[in-house]
Amino acid sequence: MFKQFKASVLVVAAFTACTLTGAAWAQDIKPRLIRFGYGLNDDSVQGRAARHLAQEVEKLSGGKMKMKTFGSASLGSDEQMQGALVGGAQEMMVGSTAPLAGMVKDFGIFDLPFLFESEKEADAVLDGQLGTRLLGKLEPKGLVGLVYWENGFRNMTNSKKPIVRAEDMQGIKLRVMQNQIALGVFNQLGANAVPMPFSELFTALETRTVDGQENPVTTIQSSKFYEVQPYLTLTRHVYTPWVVMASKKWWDTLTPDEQKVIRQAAANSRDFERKDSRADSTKAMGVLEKEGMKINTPSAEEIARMREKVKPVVDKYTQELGPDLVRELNDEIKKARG
Ligand code: KDG
Repeated sequence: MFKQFKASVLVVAAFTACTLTGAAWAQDIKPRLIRFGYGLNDDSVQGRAARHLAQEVEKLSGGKMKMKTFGSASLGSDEQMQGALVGGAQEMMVGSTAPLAGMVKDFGIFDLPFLFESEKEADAVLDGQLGTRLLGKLEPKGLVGLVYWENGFRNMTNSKKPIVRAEDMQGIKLRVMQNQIALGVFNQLGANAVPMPFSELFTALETRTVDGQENPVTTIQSSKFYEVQPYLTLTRHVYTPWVVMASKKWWDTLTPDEQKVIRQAAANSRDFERKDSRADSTKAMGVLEKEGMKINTPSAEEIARMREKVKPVVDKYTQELGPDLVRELNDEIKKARG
């Protein structure tokens, strides 16, 4: 009698322990090692979020699933890591939507300039029906799009002169991300746009192979571009998302419980990363000022002139991306703007 009572107490205790702590032993989770690659350095928004994701994966799997993070493009550029995930040679990564546009054209909408005015609008569109649908389009290409992190609003830096008016971009050799829309927009603005992987950018700026680049202030600070770029112009011309992805080949080997762990950890990391990115933006501006960057913000009239100047490129790529898709994006942004 006592033995039965003791056994039932043990079962109840174990079940309670599992329910309360979500311990993995009750779930179908095997020991796994996950390699997660990213392009910025370890002391960046991407690096902190990658480590947060790794902690979440370990916690939610009861220590069974371990993630090793590899920064500074040590596993390759965004484009190279995308290929490694498709081939199943690497499990996970985070990268920009710009290079993804080569696989799923629709991601090019996030390179159209002067769309978003706030992070709130970006969150609403990315986490809403449109952003979710785009993530789903990665699966047939061999990638599982999990969540969006914030790369952020892009600003221009250069080593030649302050960019006060659109005309000041004339002749500036400007590195852009590797996609046709970014290339077209800056050539239309009069710059000499040079597509290049992020991993080669600092050296190209240092050796004056290119005069300038455009990235969020968090990246400008964490990648120390201020060391080789005296001028910063706060254009906020594009909001770039990052996409946290898994290899579909690897994903399909996971049990439903293991997939649930990854999805939940990714969602937790998204909330952490966005908060960190916004706090880091403010901090980064202080650092860039302290490091002596000459910072200017173009007037609203100048931004309007730049918007007008790039209209032919926006019209061209609206046709190529699909007018309905671009209209849907603009409608979602208007809804979020309220
Ligand atoms: O790997 C780093 C890239 O994902 C990211 O920084 C992309 O903004 C980007 C750029 O300029 O390449």
